Amino acid sequence: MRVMSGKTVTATLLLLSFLLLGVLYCYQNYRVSVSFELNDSRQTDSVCVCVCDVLPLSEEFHLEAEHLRYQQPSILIGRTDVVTVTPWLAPVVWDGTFDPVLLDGLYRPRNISVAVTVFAVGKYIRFLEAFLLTAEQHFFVGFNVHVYIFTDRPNEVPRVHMAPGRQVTVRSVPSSRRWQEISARRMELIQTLIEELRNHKDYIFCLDVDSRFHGRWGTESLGGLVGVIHPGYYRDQRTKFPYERRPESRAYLAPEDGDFYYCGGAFGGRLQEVHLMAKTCRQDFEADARGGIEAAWQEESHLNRYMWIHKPTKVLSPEYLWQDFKSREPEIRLVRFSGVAKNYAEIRPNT
Ligand code: 5GW
Ligand code: MN
Repeated sequence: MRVMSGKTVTATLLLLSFLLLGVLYCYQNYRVSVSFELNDSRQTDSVCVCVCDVLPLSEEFHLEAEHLRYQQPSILIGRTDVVTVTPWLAPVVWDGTFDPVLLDGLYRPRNISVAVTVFAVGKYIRFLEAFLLTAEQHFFVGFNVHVYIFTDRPNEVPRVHMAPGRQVTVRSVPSSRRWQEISARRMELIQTLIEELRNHKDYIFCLDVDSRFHGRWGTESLGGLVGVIHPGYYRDQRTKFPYERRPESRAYLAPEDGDFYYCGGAFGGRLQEVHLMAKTCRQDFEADARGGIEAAWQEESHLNRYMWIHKPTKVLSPEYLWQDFKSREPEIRLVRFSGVAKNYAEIRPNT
């Protein structure tokens, strides 16, 4: 047998190490692909190394419509009396712009759950019953809804029958004579609630208690960050919006700033987005307080500053927060949620 020369040994060793590396590399790919297959319940019966294995689907954008039957959509016929998309291409939700049956069909298989926060401090407890009763009739009917009630009068919370999959949790908060304090704490309590919920809920809406549902509020309202256009200012120039105008405040918006005037009485979206907004508004509110300044409309001012910087991914028309005392406008075909007319002097601890 011929003894191998030094050169041949080196060449053989090199070849062997390349082979080994090749095998290791393939095995690694196989492992990655298998682990994605295992994590993704949608694909269990095929093992392939392709792009879909390293890019799992995001729930947010994945809407499957197999077997759904609904009216043919059109890009020519639709509402022409209102604007249905923002300049950054977020939908503006008006009656007639969506198919509720189709939307519910798209979200049903995902078994989504929606958290709601509502504050009923002091005499505002009296609004709670109608709020809850009408929510049962109109708010995400047929979906999982969990209403978190923050109140200083837990014993006075009315018992309202909730459909299966829907529930109420009561949380005690201290009484407060100053609305400004309640307002400041609202964002803090929303922030901490979301931290507790973590990923046990998908979406959250934060609503004023002095309001009632009159029409459907459902899956059409879902989005990353959802703002509601205030019913009082949508015909006005942005210079007229009641934003905070003092540059010393962290809620400051200049006359040439701002898209819309959004409500503090209704907002929502995905948990992570609302968490970041609540946290930011709370920090800014507290920093303002340390500097001895309070924004014109407290948290609403901070929310408006936030939504100018962080554009909402969905905007709800004033159908989603009207006011009972306001006369109907022609573009409002349907009022879905509306603030009840109240006697401020009688209901508020101070003003
Ligand atoms: C509101 C104004 C002045 C003093 C106290 C309050 C107050 C508000 C209160 O005593 N208790 C209370 O629970 N709130 C909560 O804050 C309610 O959820 C209420 O819907 C929300 C916003 O206050 P609103 O509804 O009086 O504000 P507007 O701008 O809708 O009239
Ligand atoms: Mn209100």
